[in-house]
Amino acid sequence: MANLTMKILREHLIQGELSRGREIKIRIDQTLTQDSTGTMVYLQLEALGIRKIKTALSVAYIDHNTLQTGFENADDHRFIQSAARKYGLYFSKAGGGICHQVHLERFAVPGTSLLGSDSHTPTGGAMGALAMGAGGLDVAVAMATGTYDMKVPGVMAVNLKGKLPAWVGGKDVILKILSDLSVKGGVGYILEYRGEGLGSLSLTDRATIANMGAELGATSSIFPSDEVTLAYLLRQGRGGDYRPLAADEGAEYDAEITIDLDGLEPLVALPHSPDRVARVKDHPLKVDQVAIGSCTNSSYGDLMMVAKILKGKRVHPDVSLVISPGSAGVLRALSDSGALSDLIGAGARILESACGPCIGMGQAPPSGGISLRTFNRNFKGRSGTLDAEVYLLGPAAAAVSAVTGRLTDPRTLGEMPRVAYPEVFAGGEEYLIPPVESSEPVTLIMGVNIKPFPRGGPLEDTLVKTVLLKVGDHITTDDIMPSTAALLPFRSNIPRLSEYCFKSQCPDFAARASAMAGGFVVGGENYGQGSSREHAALVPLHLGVRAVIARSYARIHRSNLINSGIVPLEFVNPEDYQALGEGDELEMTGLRQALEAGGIIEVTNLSRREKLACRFTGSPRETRTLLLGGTINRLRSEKDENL
Ligand code: MIC
Ligand code: SF4
Repeated sequence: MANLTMKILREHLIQGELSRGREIKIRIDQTLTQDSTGTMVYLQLEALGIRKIKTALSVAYIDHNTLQTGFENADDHRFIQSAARKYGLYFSKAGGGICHQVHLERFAVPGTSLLGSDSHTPTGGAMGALAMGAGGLDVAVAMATGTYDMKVPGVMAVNLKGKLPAWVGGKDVILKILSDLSVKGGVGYILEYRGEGLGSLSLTDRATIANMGAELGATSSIFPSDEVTLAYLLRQGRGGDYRPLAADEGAEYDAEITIDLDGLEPLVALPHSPDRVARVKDHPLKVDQVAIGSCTNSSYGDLMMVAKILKGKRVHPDVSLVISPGSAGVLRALSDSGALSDLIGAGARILESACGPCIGMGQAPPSGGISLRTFNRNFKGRSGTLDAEVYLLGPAAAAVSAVTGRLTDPRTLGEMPRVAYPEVFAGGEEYLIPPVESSEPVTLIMGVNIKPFPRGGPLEDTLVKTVLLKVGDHITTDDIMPSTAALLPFRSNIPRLSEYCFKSQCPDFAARASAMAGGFVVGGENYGQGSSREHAALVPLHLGVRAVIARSYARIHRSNLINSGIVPLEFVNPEDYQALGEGDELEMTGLRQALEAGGIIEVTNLSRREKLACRFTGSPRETRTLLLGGTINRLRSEKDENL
C-alpha cells in the first residue's frame, strides 16, 4: 500500500533502501537552473569535466536578474547560454518567464523526478512530479551523472476536506498550513495532498501550495495526477504527457494533518515571516504598494481574476500597483483576451515576466512602507527596503486592496467573477532555445565578472578558531548572503559578494573574518532556511569559516555546507548554545577521527575554560565529502563511475 511519493521514488531508485532516514541514490529525469544560481552551476559542471548532460531534459532559465544595470548580467546570461549549447540544455531567454511557472507550462511531467537549483522547484509537485530544490552543485552533479543522493524523507498526508469557498484560493490553503505547522513544520517531510477537496483546486492553486511548501522547510510537496492535471496539460497542448497517478488505497504515511477547506477565509502573512498568519479582514491597514506576481501567484488564472476585479476601476492614488506575469505565455494570453487592457486601464504598472520585486530587483517600497505581495517570502529587507513591512496574500485580496488603498477582504466585492480559459494557449515557445546537436566544440563565453569559485581543502584534524558570529533561530540564507538589486549582478563573483556576508546581522563580518583568518559561526534552530543559494556557503568558505555549530539546519543549506567543505555541527545538548559567545576561542581536536567514527566532537572553549559536546550526523558519503573538503574533491578522488 504505497503512497505516491514512495511509488515515484521506487521507480527512480538506483541504490539503497527505501526506508525513512536512509540515504538513497535516485535517477533524475529533469533539472532546472535559474541565472542567479546558474552561473555557479555551470562553472561547477565545467569543473566536473563532462561532455554532455545525462538527464533526459535540463533547462537553464534567465529570470532572476534581468535588469542588466551593467554588463555583468548580460555577460552572465551569455555565459549560461553558451553552457546550454555546450552541454545540451534548453535555454529560456530573459522575458520568457519565471522558471517554475514556465517549467509547469512547458516541461513538467507526472511521475518524473526534477531537481532544481532554486528552493521553489517543488512547484512541479502540482503536476504529480517529484520536484526538489537543491544547492547548485547538487544540480550540476545531477546533470553530470543523472543521479542525486538524498535521504529518504518522511511522507506527511495532507487530507483536504470539503471544497474551496468563493474568494479563497491556493494561497489561503498554504498560509493556513503554515500557521498550523510553522516555518520548520515540514522539515524532513514530503507533503502529499489527497482527499475530496482536491477536485476544487485548480492546477495553479496546487502549484501555489506546492511552491510554498518550501516555506515549511519541506523536502517537497506532491499532488496526484488526475483530471485537473489532464485539463491543464491539454490547454498547454501537451495532453500526451498525461499519466494518471495516485497513492494506493489505504496507503501508509508517517504523519497526517487535515485541512477543512470549507472553513477557510482569505488570509495574510504578517511581517516578517510566512508563518505569522492572520485573517485579512482583521487588518485594514493603509497600503503603499501592491505587487502581484512571483512564482507563487502569477498564472493566467491568478492574473485574469486580478483583471476582472480591476476592470473599470482605478488603482488608489496612494498605491503603486505592479504586476509581473509569470511567463510570456501568460502575458500573451492576457493580451489576447483583452485583460491586459483592463490592467493598464486601471493604472497598473506592468513589469517584465520575471522574478523582479520578489528578489528585490526593483520596486523597493518607500521608507517604512506597507507592501502587499502575492509572493512567498517576506523576510526583513528582502524587498530592498530594510524598514518596509511586507504582507503576503492571494491575488484577489491584493487586487481589491490596490483599489481601496487598504488591506481589504475580497469577499466585500460580492459575487466572485468566473475566469474562462482558452481551449489551448497560443505560443509559449518563442523564448525557448532547444538543445542542438553540434559536431563543433562549443566554447564557454566568460565575462570578466565571472570569478573562480572557492574550493575547500581536506579537513584539518585540529581547529583552533574564534566564534565570529552568534545568531538566533530561523536565520535565512538571505541573512547570510543578502540578495539585492546591487548584489545580484555579482552572483558569479564570490570575492565581491563576500563584503556583504551577514551584513544585516553584523555589518563588519567580512572584516572580522579576515582579521581572525576565518573561524566558526554559531546558530540556533533551522539555520539557513529559505533560498537554496549556495553562495550562503561559498561566501563563508571564502571568508575562512570552517564549521557552523547550530541547534538544527534547513535541509538545502546543510547540504550546501557539506558540498563546500564546511562542517555543520549540532549541539549534543541544545542548552550549550548559551555557553558560546561571540569572540570565544574554540578548540576542536581529533576532528577527522571523530567524524569518521560518527562520534562526539569535544569542543574546548578556551576563553571560558569550559567543554561542550557537538556531533556531525551524516551519511558515509557526507562524511567522506567533509574529510576531502567538498563534493568536487570527493567526486574527483572517487572517479565517480557515472561521470
Ligand atoms: C529566492 O526566492 O530566494 C530565490 C532567489 O529564488 C532563491 C535562489 C537564489 O537565491 O538565487 C531560491 O529560492 O532558491
Ligand atoms: Fe523568483 Fe521569487 Fe520565485 Fe524565487 S521566489 S524563484 S525570486 S519569483
